[in-house]
Amino acid sequence: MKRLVVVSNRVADPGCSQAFGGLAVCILDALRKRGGMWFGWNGDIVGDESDLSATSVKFDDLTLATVPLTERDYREYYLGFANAALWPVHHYRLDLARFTPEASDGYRRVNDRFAQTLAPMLKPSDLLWVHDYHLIPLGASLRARGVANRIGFFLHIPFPPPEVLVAMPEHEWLMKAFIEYDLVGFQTKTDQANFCRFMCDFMQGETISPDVLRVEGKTLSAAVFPVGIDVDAFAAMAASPGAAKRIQRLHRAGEPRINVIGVDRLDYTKGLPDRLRSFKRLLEMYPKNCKAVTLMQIAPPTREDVRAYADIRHELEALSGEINGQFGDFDWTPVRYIHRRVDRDTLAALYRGSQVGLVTPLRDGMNLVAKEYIVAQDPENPGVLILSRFAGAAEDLQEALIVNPYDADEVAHAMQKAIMMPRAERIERHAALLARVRKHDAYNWMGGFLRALSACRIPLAA
Ligand code: GDG
Repeated sequence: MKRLVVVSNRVADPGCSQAFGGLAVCILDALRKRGGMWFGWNGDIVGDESDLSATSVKFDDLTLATVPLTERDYREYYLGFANAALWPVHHYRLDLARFTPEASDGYRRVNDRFAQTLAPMLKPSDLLWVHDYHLIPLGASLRARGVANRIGFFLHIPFPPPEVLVAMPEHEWLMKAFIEYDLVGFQTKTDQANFCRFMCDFMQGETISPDVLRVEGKTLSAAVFPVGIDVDAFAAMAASPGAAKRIQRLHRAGEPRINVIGVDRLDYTKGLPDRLRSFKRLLEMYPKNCKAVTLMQIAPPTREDVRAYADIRHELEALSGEINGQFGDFDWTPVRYIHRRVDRDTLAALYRGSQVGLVTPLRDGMNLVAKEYIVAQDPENPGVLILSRFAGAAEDLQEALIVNPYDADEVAHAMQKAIMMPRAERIERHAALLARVRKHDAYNWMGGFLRALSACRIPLAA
């Protein structure tokens, strides 16, 4: 079997995989099983003059090869271009995007340096899998260094319509970089269609079969691989005796009966202020829910060095304070807002102990929280998932209550419907959703991508 080399912005430490999301854990599982190498940033930020060479650590058949970033790289590549330009543009938020020449230079520089460090470590038969928006030009930088291996790229976030993308000053260069990959994977058909439309309408490419394009003399596959979770592992976590104890604490005497849960990194794409406004409408339109329903919102901090993230935090704090002030009582806090990271097993218990899962991003590549909520439920007495139509997950999870997160009244009505839903309907919807989540689990995602990459035509020598 060919060696698999995974490249992502951050590399997880196998010693503390609990600290990372499901995705890192799943890459780690696959790499452990199959053996291979994982290359990327180790999370360290060093002085600009420091040694930036790679450090390799072996865990059985898995090699972790990591590099630090300099303070300037962190500012320009990570915060500046990846998170203040690409992230908002890909989430259709041109109003929040900041473009500076320093940031795009930093992005090119770090991608180039990653390629320079990685290229000598590769064997001709390696299969390369590059992840996400931080590393779009990595394939092109590797090709420029003579790397002729099969290289695949997976985009975890949405691909915006071409009309949005063209507002970004660097878009032409960036789109050319995509065609150096053999396979580009997307979360949804919508993302794939937006990408193909750009390639065909703006770069004179042509579709030669449903998932294959010919652009500027190169053949490129562009296909859909919806990301998923390790279903059995998460279900076991949610059904453990430890989880049962936590759920009991959540529902201790005198506490409200109904728990609505939201779990999101504190990011403006996740629609948190709109969610709180919807919850407020629920209490206004259906006052019987006062003292009976609580919204628990877990929102751990991320990217706090980017201005838009500080703004969203202030807005959320103000809104939860306003709702608690207006509706709360000495024996009831309507909104419990937790601005820190909780353990993954606590999260699993909270999902299971909540009758409603509220997943209402304004735009999201897939959204793993939606899948985790489904998997964590007791199949005999499951909760109800309310899901934004703008989450990639909504393309598949049609038995959820699908809502428009911008419409506070619509979301409030859906919450009321979820609270009142008869058990038989909850069981029926949940069974259908669980089957879908199982079909597109983490292993299917990874296996599907790697099979497609292996089947790609061998790149022609230049
Ligand atoms: C990107 C795309 C795509 C959250 N808070 C805590 C915590 N989490 C975990 C969740 C989940 C993960 O983080 C978040 O995954 P999402 O998919 O919801 O969102 P992004 O972080 O934006 O991920 C997204 C994903 O990549 C994969 O391709 O689905 O669309 O934006 O696993 O459970 N975990 C713990 N404590 C927390 O407080 N332990």
